[in-house]
Amino acid sequence: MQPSLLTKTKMTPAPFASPILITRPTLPPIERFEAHLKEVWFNRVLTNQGSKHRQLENNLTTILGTRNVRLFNNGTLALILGLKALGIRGEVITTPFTFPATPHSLVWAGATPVFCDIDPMSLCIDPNRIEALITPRTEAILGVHVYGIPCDVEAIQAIANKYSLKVIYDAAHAFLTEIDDIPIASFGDMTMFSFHATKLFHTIEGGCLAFNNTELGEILNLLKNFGIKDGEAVVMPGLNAKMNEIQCAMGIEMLKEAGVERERRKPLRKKYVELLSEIEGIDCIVLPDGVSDSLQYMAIRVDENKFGLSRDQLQEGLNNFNVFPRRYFFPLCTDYECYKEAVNDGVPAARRAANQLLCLPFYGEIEIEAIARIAEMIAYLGKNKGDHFL
Ligand code: T4K
Repeated sequence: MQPSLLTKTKMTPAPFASPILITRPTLPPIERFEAHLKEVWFNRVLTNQGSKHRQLENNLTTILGTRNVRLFNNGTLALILGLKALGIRGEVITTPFTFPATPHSLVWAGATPVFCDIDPMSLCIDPNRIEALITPRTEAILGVHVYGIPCDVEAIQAIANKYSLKVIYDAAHAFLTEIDDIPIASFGDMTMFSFHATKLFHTIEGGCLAFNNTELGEILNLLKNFGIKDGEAVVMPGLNAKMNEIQCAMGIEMLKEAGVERERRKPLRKKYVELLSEIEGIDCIVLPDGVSDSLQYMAIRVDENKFGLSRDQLQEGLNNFNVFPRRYFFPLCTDYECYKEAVNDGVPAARRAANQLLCLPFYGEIEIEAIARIAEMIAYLGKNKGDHFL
């Protein structure tokens, strides 16, 4: 029988020789990308909705299981312009446990974020707390499928229907996520995906909106291209948020890689879960039944009382072993100076999550032995209360 992780923790584990970061972007074979580059060099169409743009948009429409997709040069601009296209300017109920891009997009779109606490299990906006925050100025709910874990889409839609609100999802982490085999983009009025380099599927920088209301497509085409219609007329104050042909080429090739990368991550997550479940005070974030997720992050919750170290002490201890997990998402959005006024600390579950969650290194190329070593380091730090390092 293999010795248990905990019996092996008397010896100080050796630090990694080179840093182990939270992620390492996936790339397609360079020859395939070069072939696209040659085509672009030959055609001299570099941006403004060229053939690669059309191809990627079509491919994504099929993969995301939606009627329409529009591409953008990053997820943040996609979200801002999506909100603009939906005409949302009032209050929007959203989560504080997210990347700053979520509430910032609301402000840039001219709306007001109203922060709602999260469900402690799913870490997504808690539908049971939304209704209490609805006022005559409320226009929408902006949920975030944090770490690719879906929001309670049915409960959110029921509230939206009752109060005639729009529903927008920030699915920056949720590429390929499905609920009971239904693609995540099927829910709500609009879904944003980020295609940043650190994501399962990426275009280096980029993002898209997926939506079923085809009328929004024309408005979005204008909003991301200065508001220019038919080459000359300017019909609204749009931005420049177009995805260029090189980004689209990366996307076309990355679509062939994302599924493979996700498969590679499955045994890695399994290994983490198997080893970390032996450690008291460390809980792996699990998915609800029926959900298949993006395998974007490997998140753990650190219970200081049981583990013996706080999340921050664990992070510091791992850093000393040359391992660099990330505190996604700390600080809480409601603690940013710009949003402090927007909440009266009614978000205890989100605050706990921001203080306890840690995302461990997780990407297809990380070796299973490295995961075993990281788990051993965590066990060692907990058992020795980090004495050696802290
Ligand atoms: N909504 C949500 C919920 C989001 O999480 C995000 C973005 C957005 C909206 C906005 O979408 P975009 O506008 O970004 O499309 C990273 C990403 O930059 C950001 O896209 C992502 N969320 C966020 C959760 O993570 P940082 O500040 O942590 O990135 P950075 O540069 O520290 O990179 C993380 C690690 O990855 C580093 O340890 C190094 C490694 N790395 C990174 C890059 C960029 C590489 O090895 N190579 C690279 O090229 O935000």
